[in-house]
This record gives sequence, C-alpha cells and structure tokens, in this order.
Amino acid sequence: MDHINWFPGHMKKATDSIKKSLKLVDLVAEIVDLRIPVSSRNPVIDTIIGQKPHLMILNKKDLADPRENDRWTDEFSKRGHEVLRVDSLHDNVTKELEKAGRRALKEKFKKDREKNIENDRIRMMIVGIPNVGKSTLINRVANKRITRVGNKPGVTRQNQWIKTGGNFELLDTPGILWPKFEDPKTGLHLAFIGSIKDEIMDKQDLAFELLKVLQKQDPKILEERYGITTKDKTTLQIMEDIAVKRGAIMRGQEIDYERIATLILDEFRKGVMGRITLEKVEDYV
Ligand SMILES: Nc1nc2c(ncn2[C@@H]2O[C@H](COP(=O)(O)OP(=O)(O)OP(=O)(O)O)[C@@H](O)[C@H]2O)c(=O)[nH]1
Ligand SMILES: [Mg+2]
Repeated sequence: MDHINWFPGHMKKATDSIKKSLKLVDLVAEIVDLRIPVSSRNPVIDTIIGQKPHLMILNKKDLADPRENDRWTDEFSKRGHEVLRVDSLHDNVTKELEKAGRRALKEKFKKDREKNIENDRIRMMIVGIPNVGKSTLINRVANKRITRVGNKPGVTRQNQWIKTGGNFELLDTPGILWPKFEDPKTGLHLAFIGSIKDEIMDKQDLAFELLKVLQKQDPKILEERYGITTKDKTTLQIMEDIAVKRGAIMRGQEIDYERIATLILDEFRKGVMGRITLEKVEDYV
C-alpha cells in the first residue's frame, strides 16, 4: 500500500494531446482539490505548459476546511500564482472565471494593445488530475450538461471545446496523472479523494489508511460522525467499532470489512464527515 505506481497508456496519450493543444489556447487553468492541494498538482503540467500564462483554480472549497482554504489561497498567491477559489458544484463561477482569466492574461492584453491588436477573446484550457472537477466547472460555465461528469477518475476521454456564448472559450481535457509519485503519501491521498481507480487498489487497506490519517489528525471527526470513542484504540478497533455502529456485520457476527471500507471512503469523498483538509500549508513550506 505504500507505493502506488500507475500510469496506464491513455494517460500518456492525454498528456501528449494537452501538449498539442497548447498552441490553440491563451492560458492554462490548472484545477486542484483543496483537500489535497499539493498531491493534486501534477508536476508534469508545469513542464508541459512552460511560459504559457497560468491560472490556479482551487476547487471543492466546500469539502475542505475553510481556515485552511484561506491559508492555501494566500500561499499560492505568495508563490506568484493567479488564484481562483471555487465550489464548482454550487457556485456560479462564470464571471469569476473569466475575470481571473483576464487577470492572468494582463500582460498579453497589454502587449496586444500596444500593437493595436483588438482582441479580448480568451481561450482557456482546463487541466488537472482525474476527478478534481474539470468537467463540472465547464458545465457550470456553459450552464448546461455539455460534458460528462462522475465521481470517479477517467470520465472525460478526450479534449473537447466548449463555447460559452461570449468571448470566452474553454477546452476540457481528460485528467492526467504522472508516472511516478515521489512521496508515497501522494498516491494514498489521491486514492482517498477518488483520483485513482478503486479497482486497482485494496479498498479495505485504503479505508484503513484513511482512518489512520484521520485518527492522527483529528479523531473528533470520527467520534462525532460515528458516535464512537477513539482514545487508546488501534485503527483496526476504530474500523470495527464503526462497522458495529453501522451494522456492517455478516452472519455469525463477523465484521464485513469490505462493506465498512466502502462506506468510510464514500462518506469521506462526499464530505459528510465534515470539511477536511488533509494537506496543510505548514507541512509543505
Ligand atoms: N462538493 C463538490 N463536488 C465537486 C466539486 N467539483 C466537482 N465535484 C464533484 O467531483 C466529481 C468529479 O467531477 P468531474 O467534473 O467529473 O471531474 P473531472 O476533473 O472532469 O474528472 P475526469 O474527467 O475523470 O478527469 C463529481 O462527482 C462532481 O460532482 C466541488 O467544487 N464541490
Ligand atoms: Mg472530466
């Protein structure tokens, strides 16, 4: 479970197609998940986009701790990024996204004006790892379900242009991961938020690892959600207590580990355990 190294063939194809589409756009907007703002950044994207203007979209703010959201927003700005913080599922983001795009393109517009080029069109490519909400954001902007979304990785299969009516065009792209994770925590965190296919992992191990992280970070989350105690308990005991509370018991009073693992992962991903940030600024500066 420590090392998840996974790079299916379609990821390479998707990476290549992002490279090719780069010349068709004015800027690249990279979406990350505010629950894991470090692990959900694909280092390959930086090398692909090179000098292109860049916008950082911090998404799923409704699922992450509001205080940590503020800290991350400041931190990314401090690092020189143009930042937009959103909840693509619920916010009406169109105007904000266009404005942020214009901010990221300030230099380009200035140069255009100096050359007397009249052009206020923005073509924005949306990139990011699987399941961070690229298609959700685009559907919001387009105000309809143009592109398919789903709470699992790999829903979008190819690049797709979306016209928004105004002078603002968006290119949806498939989520891409990178060939090797430097830090084993990265793979785990990506799996927790559902960016790596559940099929290639052991769900019970994954749920156990998630409980271990939450137990260490903030056991109150588990106590409040499941009505259990955590003091002096092992992670396995906690998992079993939750199973008992939730009736994940098979015939003969045996714990149904598969069922409780599924429930725990599902509840974390949906945010019903509360707003939880797994990666905090202070651990990464
Ligand atoms: N709560 C919450 N859920 C979100 C937000 N943005 C997206 N989602 C959910 O996240 C899941 C993934 O969204 P998609 O838009 O399909 O993600 P994607 O980045 O296009 O994924 P791929 O096409 O697989 O690369 C869906 O279940 C969305 O409803 C958000 O800001 N808040
Ligand atoms: Mg998609």
